[in-house]
Amino acid sequence: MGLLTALEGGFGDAADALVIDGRALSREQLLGAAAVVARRVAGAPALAVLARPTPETVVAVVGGLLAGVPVVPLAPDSGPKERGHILRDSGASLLAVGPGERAEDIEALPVDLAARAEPGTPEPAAERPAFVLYTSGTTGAPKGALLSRAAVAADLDALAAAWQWTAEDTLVHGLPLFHVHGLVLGVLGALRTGSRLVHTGRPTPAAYAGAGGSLYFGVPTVWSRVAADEAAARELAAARLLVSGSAPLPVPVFERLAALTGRAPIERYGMTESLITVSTRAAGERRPGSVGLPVDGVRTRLVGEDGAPVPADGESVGELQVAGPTLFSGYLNRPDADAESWTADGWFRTGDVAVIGPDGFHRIVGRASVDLIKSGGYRIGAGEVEAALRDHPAVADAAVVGAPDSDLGQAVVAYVIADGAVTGEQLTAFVAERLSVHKRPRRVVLVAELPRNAMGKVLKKQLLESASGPV
Ligand code: MLC
Ligand code: AMP
Repeated sequence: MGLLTALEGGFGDAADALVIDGRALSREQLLGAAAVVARRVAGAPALAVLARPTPETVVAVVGGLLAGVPVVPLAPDSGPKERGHILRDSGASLLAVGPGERAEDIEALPVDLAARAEPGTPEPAAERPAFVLYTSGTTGAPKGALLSRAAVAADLDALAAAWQWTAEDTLVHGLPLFHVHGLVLGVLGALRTGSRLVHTGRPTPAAYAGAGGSLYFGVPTVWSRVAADEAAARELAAARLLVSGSAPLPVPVFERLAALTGRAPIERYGMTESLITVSTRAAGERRPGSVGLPVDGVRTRLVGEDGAPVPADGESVGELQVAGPTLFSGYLNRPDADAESWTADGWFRTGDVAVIGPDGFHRIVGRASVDLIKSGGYRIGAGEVEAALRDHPAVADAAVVGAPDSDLGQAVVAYVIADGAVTGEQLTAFVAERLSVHKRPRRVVLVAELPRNAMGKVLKKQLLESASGPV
């Protein structure tokens, strides 16, 4: 059985099996156009895809997967610094683009929705990489996580079981197509379970309210905006499941959403490197502040700073480690990062701090490092933003933190020592030109010095305290 089982024929094909930002596509159309991409990329080291929320993006991704060529989604707004790194590091030789788009730094592969070919090649081996997904570490440039076809299939099957997700569902979301949430779950999930997919372009409350789905995906920022829009939230009462993930869902948002829709949200936890490993169940308890139980095939454990096991007693905190078939195969070109991330006995260190109850329910308490920020569900490495700021000739030094934010969970705040006459707005614009828009600071505080300990290390906790106070 292949990866995208819903594309294996006998479609019972609806003309609008996929609706991406208002444009409809049948599965047969998708497969025919993707087969053309597959022929074009066969044998390439990797296929980069400019991942706008369009049918062309879905066709390109499926084309790469049909050909067994690793797909490298690229955020459409990634600036030259980030884009250059991803294209170089992944070894991609082609960039799939939409109509009228060009590429100057790599050969462009224009995707044509009207093109047709018969899918030819046999299903690639399960252990081959499906994706190289770039994700931020605490320092340096983003790392490419290699995700095998087998890992993707195992995760989607485990989630289909947990959420009773079937071809009867209509999945609705408006998340970006360059991360696990929007792309792996939000597109491949529909192409494996056979559910209809409606991608709303952007994840606004109004778009969700009007989409008529049975299954909705969102990051907490999206759910918080839905919960603040009573009319939109009430429209979701007809849905079967509202699923939240990628960051902690605040308990008040959980409760308000449940009250307005009559549906307590499902919360699930995961990472680019592990896919989704823990979730509450469609048929089980949905407890505010908790992400539930490991999904089928996944094992979890808590480990203390001293490496000793931490009991699952509902109180003791430890680093969450995971093992199982959904895990990535390693970072591309980064043996150093692999060595740091895996334990000697083959578990992946998530860097998240958690509590496990005697009933097996998991609660994510926070992250071990202040240098990984989650803003609007995006993972942002403080080090990458600091390095971009330091590229500015007027910047002597910079320290970046994630300040608590009621809409985004955390907001990127930069403390900058600048020599010349430069404003916060100019520095924000400077970062936005180099990295993706969501990585730019929401606030820049110009300071004369940064608080440091005796070793010279910046005291980020102290900065966080001042960032959390009144502006
Ligand atoms: C953004 N803007 C700024 C700015 N940052 N303007 C000035 N200064 C800044 N620092 C601009 C934007 O360009 C936008 O402009 C406008 O402000 C609104 O931006 P916003 O507040 O960020 O809102 P929005 O763009 O609506 O973004 C919120 C969001 C987005 C929730 C839609 O954050 C999002 O899509 N998040 C999903 C992330 C995700 O998918 N993560 C999954 C990772 S996988 P304009 O002009 O465009 O309006 C993973 C695994 C797992 O985590 O477990 O799932
Ligand atoms: P990413 O690599 O973008 O997939 O980010 C993964 C990180 O998102 C995890 O390590 C967690 O810190 C966070 N995360 C994902 N889902 C949840 C959740 N349900 N609750 C709390 N944190 C989450």
